Amino acid sequence: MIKTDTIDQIAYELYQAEREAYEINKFVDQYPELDLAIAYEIQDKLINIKCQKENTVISGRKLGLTSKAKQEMMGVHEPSYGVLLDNMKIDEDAVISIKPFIHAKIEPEIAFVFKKDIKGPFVSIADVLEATDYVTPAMEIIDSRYKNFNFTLIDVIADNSSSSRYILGSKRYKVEEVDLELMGCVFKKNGEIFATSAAGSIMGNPARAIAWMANKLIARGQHIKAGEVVLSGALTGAEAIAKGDQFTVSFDGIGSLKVSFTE
Ligand code: OOG
Ligand code: MG
Repeated sequence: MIKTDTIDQIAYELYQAEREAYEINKFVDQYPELDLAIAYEIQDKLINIKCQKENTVISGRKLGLTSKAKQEMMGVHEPSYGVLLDNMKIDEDAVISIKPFIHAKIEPEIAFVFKKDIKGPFVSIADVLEATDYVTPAMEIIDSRYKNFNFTLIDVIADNSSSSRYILGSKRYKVEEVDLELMGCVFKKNGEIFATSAAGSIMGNPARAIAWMANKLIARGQHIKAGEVVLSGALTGAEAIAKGDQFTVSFDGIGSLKVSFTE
């Protein structure tokens, strides 16, 4: 049995590592008794700490590791999820300083914003679509607190699925206007194509990933709430960010989104 003290301590170490921007060791080696359920408890604790210390609130959720590209890149074979906070949101076209980051990466995503609560355990793709207010292009900045961005599924869940910042497009699109399987995506770095993909790379349909998460959340007494945003997971591998870089993601039919980075 793992002690409550240990859960608190791991959450606090993760919080400190992010705040001071340093890497830490994975926890599974030191605590072999950690499992997925405990990892999500640590994540909840970490979110509580961040909401209190940073005076912010939950703005939504994120899925991670929902595409083959990302699972293969990270050596993990199951999706994860995490929480988005209001102070992680960055505006479209922003110039972002890399100073607060440890070793950040960026990835293209499709964001869903909800007009209704979604409660498991029997959520279907149709339920997710019905509850969606709109979709919009997004990018996520991830910044694992672990050394060399290296982790197990348990570690990454404790670390709130590497979440750091998110950027949403300003235009809103109805789900009926988009093809959530075939919608193409072109991800560019400094004007050149870095990767291409389609919405179906996310578990066949990003709404399936969101249904999967809703059905998992209920076991922990949680659900997606009206007004919340959900990032459905990267459509391509993530790319490391350096100062001076500019990234653009363009989606068939829902436009594009740009960010650049500075010292
Ligand atoms: C975990 C988070 C992955 C995504 O969209 O796949 C993620 C990681 O790779 O660090 O956000
Ligand atoms: Mg992501």
